[in-house]
Amino acid sequence: MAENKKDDIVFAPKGIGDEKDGAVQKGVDLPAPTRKKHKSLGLTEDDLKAMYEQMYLQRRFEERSMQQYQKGKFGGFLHLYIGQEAISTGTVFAFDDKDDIITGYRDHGWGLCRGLTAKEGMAELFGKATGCSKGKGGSMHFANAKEHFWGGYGIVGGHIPIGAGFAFANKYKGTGNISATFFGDGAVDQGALHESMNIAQLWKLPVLFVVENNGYSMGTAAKRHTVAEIVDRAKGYGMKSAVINGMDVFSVYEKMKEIADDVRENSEPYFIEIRTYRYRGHSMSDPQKYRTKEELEEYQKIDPILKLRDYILSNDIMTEEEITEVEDKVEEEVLEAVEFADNSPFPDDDELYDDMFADDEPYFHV
Ligand SMILES: Cc1ncc(C[n+]2csc(CCOP(=O)(O)OP(=O)(O)O)c2C)c(N)n1
Ligand SMILES: [Mg+2]
Repeated sequence: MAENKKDDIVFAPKGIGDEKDGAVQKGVDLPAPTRKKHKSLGLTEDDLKAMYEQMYLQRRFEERSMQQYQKGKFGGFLHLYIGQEAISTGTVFAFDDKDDIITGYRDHGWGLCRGLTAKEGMAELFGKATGCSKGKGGSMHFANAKEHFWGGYGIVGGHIPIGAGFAFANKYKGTGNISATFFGDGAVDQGALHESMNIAQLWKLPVLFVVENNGYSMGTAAKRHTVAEIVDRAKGYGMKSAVINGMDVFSVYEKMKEIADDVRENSEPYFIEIRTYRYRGHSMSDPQKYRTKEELEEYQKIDPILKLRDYILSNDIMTEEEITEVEDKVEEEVLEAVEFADNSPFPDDDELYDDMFADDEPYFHV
């Protein structure tokens, strides 16, 4: 049994999952991406441009927010979604606008994809009154109820039953909308998930339970914290399931569209494991001793944004100049967002107890 180094972060007993035993399988195994081209997926050239702009916005927004955090412009938690942008983008493009989406705390990309402006997002990070949650939520509480994006939750797995609740309401009220609840690999053994899966299957709720398996729960590799294949959780509930390559936006779009159609038509739940990889640490204070630089670089080689960029160029959908124009526009948008956030006021002390409870349900099922 090899001794763990003193400064190693170890969450498992010595010898269990020790790298020298070859017992740790880190990162995630990605299924093959789709071979289909955009036209056969039903995507137009304009869709591709919009997808690229959205993914690039999510990336640059977070890179800038990281820089602002390091400058001391705001504090607290900051969990970056960098590397996972194909999941939010592919899903939102595959869903109908009124389908309900709820997620954990790694939520910036989801908010931007569901209509939040960079300004509303950045101001929220800065804790300013102009933020999407009036500066009272911060990084973990991006939300845009008008666009059926219900946030950003800090308790691992705690929001999963709410996603199933949306599906119940949609079914009960006959809206024709579906819901999806996204969570990390760290949530797959939470009771909240299993209770929700049971009742969702029993009541045939139109809900997607989606794991964004990025290989790690804080500093613990998925292979060290959970037994068996994550996707196989579905079997115990007789639930349909799928594994998706989350580093490829076309694969996410294709499968999520197929699944959304199925769930909507048949009103029954689905369990999906989307495999992906996060490039940055868990939050801002993570020395990342649990993985190697080489491992990270392997996934960066198949970066979803660069891949889409290459596709757009090699299929003559846009020229290098046109892509650069989009990138410059996004850059500008993000810089303006930083300035806006910096110059915005903090919320008034008097507002502290406002917005704790909803007075009515203004946006749901409209
Ligand atoms: C119920 C609960 N337990 C523990 C925590 C502390 N915690 C915050 S994030 C996290 C890791 C979750 O990892 P994962 O679900 O894989 O999501 P990721 O960060 O990879 O997106 C933990 C254990 C928490 N927030 N809630
Ligand atoms: Mg994870």
